[in-house]
Amino acid sequence: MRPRSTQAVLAAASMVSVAVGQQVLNLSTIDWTLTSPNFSYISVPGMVPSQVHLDLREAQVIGDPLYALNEFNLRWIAYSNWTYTSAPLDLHKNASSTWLVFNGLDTFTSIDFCGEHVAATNNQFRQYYFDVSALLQSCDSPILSINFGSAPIIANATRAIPGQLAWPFGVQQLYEFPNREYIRKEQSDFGWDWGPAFAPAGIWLPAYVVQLPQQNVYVRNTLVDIYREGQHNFYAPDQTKDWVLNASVDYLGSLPYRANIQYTISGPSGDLLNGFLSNVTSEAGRLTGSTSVPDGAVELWWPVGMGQQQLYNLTLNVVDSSNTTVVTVTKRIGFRTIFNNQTPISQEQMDLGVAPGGNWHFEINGNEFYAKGSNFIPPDVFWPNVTEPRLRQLFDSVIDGNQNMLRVWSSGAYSPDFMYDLADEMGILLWSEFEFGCALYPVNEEFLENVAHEVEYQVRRVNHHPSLAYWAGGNELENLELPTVNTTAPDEYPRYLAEYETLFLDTIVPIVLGNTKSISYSPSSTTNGWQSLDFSKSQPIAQRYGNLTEGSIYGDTDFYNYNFTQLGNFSRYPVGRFANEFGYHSMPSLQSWQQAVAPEDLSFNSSVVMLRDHHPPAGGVNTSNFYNASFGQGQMTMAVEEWYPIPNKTDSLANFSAWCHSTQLFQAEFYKFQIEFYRRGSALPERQLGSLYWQLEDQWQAPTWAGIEYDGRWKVLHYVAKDIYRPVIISAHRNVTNNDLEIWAISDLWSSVSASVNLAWYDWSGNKLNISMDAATNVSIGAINGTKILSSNVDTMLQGRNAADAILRMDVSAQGSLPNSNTTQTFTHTNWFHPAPLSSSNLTDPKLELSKNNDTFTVKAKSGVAAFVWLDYPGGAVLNFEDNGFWLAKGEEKGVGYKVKSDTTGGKWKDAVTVRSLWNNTLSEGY
Ligand code: BMA
Repeated sequence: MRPRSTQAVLAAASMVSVAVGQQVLNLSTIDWTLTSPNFSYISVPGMVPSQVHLDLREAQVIGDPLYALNEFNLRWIAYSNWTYTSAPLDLHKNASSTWLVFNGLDTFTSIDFCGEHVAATNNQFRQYYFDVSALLQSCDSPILSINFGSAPIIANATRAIPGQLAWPFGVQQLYEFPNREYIRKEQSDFGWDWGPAFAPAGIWLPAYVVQLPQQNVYVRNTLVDIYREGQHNFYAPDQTKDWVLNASVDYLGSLPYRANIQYTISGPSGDLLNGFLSNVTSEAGRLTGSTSVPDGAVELWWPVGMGQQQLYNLTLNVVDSSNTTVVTVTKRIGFRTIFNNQTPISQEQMDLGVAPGGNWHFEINGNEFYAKGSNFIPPDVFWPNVTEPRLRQLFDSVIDGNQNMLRVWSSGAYSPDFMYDLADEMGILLWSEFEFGCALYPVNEEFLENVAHEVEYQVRRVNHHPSLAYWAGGNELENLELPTVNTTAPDEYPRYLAEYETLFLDTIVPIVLGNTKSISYSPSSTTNGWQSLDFSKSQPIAQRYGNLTEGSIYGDTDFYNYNFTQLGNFSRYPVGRFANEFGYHSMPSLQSWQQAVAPEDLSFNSSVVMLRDHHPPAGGVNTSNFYNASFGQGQMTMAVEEWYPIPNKTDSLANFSAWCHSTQLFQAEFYKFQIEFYRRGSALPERQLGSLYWQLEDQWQAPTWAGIEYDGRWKVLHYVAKDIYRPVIISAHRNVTNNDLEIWAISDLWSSVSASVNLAWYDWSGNKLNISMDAATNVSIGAINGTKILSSNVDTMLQGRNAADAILRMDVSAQGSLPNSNTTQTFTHTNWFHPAPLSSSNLTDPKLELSKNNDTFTVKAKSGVAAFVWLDYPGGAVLNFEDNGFWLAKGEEKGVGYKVKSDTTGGKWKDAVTVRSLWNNTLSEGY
């Protein structure tokens, strides 16, 4: 049995409201049959929640969709229609009303019940509910049948409707199936540059048949909004104010006369507060009320590393006029304010050295903080495969990687409740987005109304989670799509801009502001921010766009540059207030490739490996597009050749492995230099306060930007990011044009720390070089700030020595404490600077020695400096080492612990752990 089935039932159970006298039939618990009008011979068991590919796979009609080139071989599934038919349902005829409730249908359905047509649906992200009471009365065999139309075919047909909006060539990013922008379905289901295109279909989220007695309700969605009195989405909340708790339930059925809402807030030591909500109003299937929670009555919720993740349970009882409970809803909540600050830079900030312009950063409970993290993509091409344990494992890696925020990229799907639950518990802030990206969208009435339903449902569903940090309208619309229109069709730009605003401002803003006062919104992930606000308008935001003043800094930044020669050239990096995307792709490990590719195809440029490289985007459904793939493969190849000793192993598998690994080294260095640059920006006029790299994780085994491979294995990037996301770091910043070098100690702790710093030059054999530096040794580093340790020039320092034989080791050790903690700790960091590219450095054999005891592997560099020491382990297990991809000085020894995430080797992986370093790239033998 697929693990997802139990998960789905569990997840479904936790979402059901509890009430007396109602019957909720969970459609996960009954038998389903999947057939296709296109293929009369296919009839297999189906499941809910599920998708067609998964059920066909379970019935062995198809093989593993992620294997080899099955993506292309399985296109027939996406081009066909599919029908899920239930067994007869055990329903009561005497219920007052009977409802079909679908939390998610993917996507185009025609729904029949008792042999009669009920409805058609066309939005994967809406909850749908239908009153089928009348149909049930005259029905002998209550069977539910849902026909799913082919999404790619319907998208094409929608595009072809006369009068349909279209955009200039190049504005809409085309991945594989075209016309995704016309439909409300996960946009990356039609292909993306890090994933395959399956365009799945199915009842992808829990579904129920709800039967209600008279004066009884089923709660289909609940909004809880917790904010400081007077709080506004666009301004800093006053932290001295009491809390307002606003609760609102969306129900089906009929409320009893004079219904009221009784609430209880309970914490770890029992009930804290209870009573009746005030100002209870009932309108159009919605019962709403609010209460006040005194400031000191509750503990605050904080993100990881900034304090505790205090959570409370909120119980809402809908009661009748005699205070008898009709229905109960419970939600886990937290008390925090999270504010995305886009206000103008104040005089006070300028007096402190901040460049004028606009702020762009987050504030938690009134505190600025440095956001460290990455971008989350759909972790599987089939969402029903995404179970709570899988996400927990992934989020464990987020926490172990020193990350406190994920940008949940739009153009996937809205995150399930259990994902926010995990984030609430673990303290991970989830920047969330509406599912639009890399395209402009239609604005006809039907489309806007469809989106309005989607936005309202989703905003209300997730608002109670303290981990919810932000709402953005869509991916890269302001910095990519709008400028492309402006250059390709300048005369028509005003019209396209107005259409963009119709959707992302006029339609979405009133819905967001009408439901939440606690979350900030911005129409585009990357943006120069708002220019002015006018609350006399229903849509108060006027965006700044290109209205920039010289010398001022606005907004967050996005940076991709595939010119591999520019590694570490910080003059190219954007100077902004927050970096929300940047990256370069790399290959997954040999172990991941082996899961998906036959042994004979395990080489860098085999057709199978190449055709799984979707960067630059394949640009259509052509199944042999080597042209684009060769660019992506070429970028990785040339980067390795430029910057590292070129692997040339006798054994072809070892050679493939070494090449894959080397692309990861480049990727890791590429991100490290940028993260150092952005973090240093916290001390510079840009007052830079965030680094979220592209991308956290993979959804298949392929060359992508991920730091974590599909099964959970860490690439070099995730280890290096973990290291450079430590609270206190030391880093070198070299101007590649004139070789000027600055060394900085940087801290994101909330109080200043006193640090000692040590700098020392070595040759590759590990001998200390006699180079004196005018560097500070004891410094103070301000709160979320940096201190320059040294300002010099590499050539001056080396005094004619060969840069290929000189490396600088930097150590910092600081005394300080984490935010909201009284415990003083020592924060350390070691970093290495190599003035010459590693490809031309005089590497020597460090003669690495590996030993292990029960829970530690110890590596020693016996002779010479070891760059990028890499502990490797075989397939069949997933674990992360405490540290990996590190450098060792000559004679240095490092004990490395590990955390096992899954293991099918019965512990045997331990005997097969190997160690290598960059030196191994120079060897023709071994891995
Ligand atoms: C940005 C992202 C994604 C994309 C990535 C890599 O455009 O927002 O859409 O996958 O870069 O190209």
